[in-house]
Amino acid sequence: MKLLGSLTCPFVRKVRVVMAEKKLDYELVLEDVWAHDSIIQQYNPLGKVPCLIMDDYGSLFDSRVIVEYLDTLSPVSRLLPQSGRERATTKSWEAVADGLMDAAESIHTEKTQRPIARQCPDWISRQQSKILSALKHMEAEFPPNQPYCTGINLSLADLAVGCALSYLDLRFPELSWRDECEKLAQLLIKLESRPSFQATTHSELTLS
Ligand code: GSF
Repeated sequence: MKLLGSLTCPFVRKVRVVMAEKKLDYELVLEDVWAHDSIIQQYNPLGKVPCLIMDDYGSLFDSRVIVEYLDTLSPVSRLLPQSGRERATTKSWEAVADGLMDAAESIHTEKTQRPIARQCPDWISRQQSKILSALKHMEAEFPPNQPYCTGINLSLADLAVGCALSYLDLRFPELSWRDECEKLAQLLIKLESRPSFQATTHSELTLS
């Protein structure tokens, strides 16, 4: 399998963390989707990474579809409950984390892809509000005296939340989210000690 992605995309990181947790082999192919000669459009009509290219040259996107598929490829470290309310709750955690990533990435794109004169302060402020309300929601929903988002077992919920929080540290180091989110801060310490997170930090050093 080949994964089209970038080192800073939080959605790509979520897929890379899942690959590592499930001990799946793949090749990371770095792709700048903003480049005029990007090949992404050949594999994803939405022009976005991550995009998984399988051995039969089929492609999968977006990150939620990819990680759900990866979870079925190996019995190692089941990350999604099989069915019912538990599965829906785990995927809801992923949805909030992905939504936080979306808002954060949207601010970053607005500030890096648009000249200052064309940036929309109301749009940026609206995305910042989504980030803050997502953080407040996740901190409130995190079960007291439990190690992980959905209780005693690590799941996709934790991996998605960890990638989202780590992306905030990358793009908005001035945002002191830990002051208000003690349980999330403890979760991230746990996650960042895992090999899957250490092998996928937002730096070139993780390209083995
Ligand atoms: C979001 C991927 C995405 O926005 C998923 O995979 O979960 N729902 C999708 N990727 C960004 C890069 S990133 O750093 O977030 C992307 O490819 N943007 C290019 C574009 O045209 O929006």
